[in-house]
Amino acid sequence: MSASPLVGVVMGSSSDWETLKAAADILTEFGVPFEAQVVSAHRMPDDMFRYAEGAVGRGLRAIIAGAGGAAHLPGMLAAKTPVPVLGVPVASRHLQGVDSLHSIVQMPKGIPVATFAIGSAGAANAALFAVAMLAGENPALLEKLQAYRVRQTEVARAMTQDLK
Ligand code: RP5
Repeated sequence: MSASPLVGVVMGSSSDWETLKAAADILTEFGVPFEAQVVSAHRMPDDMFRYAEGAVGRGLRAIIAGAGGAAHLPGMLAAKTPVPVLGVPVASRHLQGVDSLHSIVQMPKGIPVATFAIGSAGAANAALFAVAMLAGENPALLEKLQAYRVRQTEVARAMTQDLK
């Protein structure tokens, strides 16, 4: 697999990292090259546009974008690049991430953002989704994804033993 990043993990603030790290952990586990950086839609809009405009040329195949509150980052990235954007709503201080979810999910027709669950489960699933996208043309990655699911099934089946 190429060493240049295939997936971008971006977030509105370093305070989002605690959530987005779950995506980075999955990508690391699967050996998918990725980059992680803060690209705030509101505090650094020009950087955000530059990031989106360079995404195709740099070979990114997916962008996992997490933000909280008025979470415009995923939608604005999607507006500026054809690279698929996977949006992760970060749990916000005051509205627990429902505001983030609504900000990300309600895109107008024509500019899709694949929106995941609020928080770290959503971040992990966004990464698994990116892995599944890449696995379509990478048999070794597909095999790893299938093995991951088999392990997960075994863990779930073993849970019954804990019911005491
Ligand atoms: C959003 O504002 C960020 O995505 C973050 O979730 C939220 C709070 O940012 P900080 O004030 O913690 O930097 O733009």
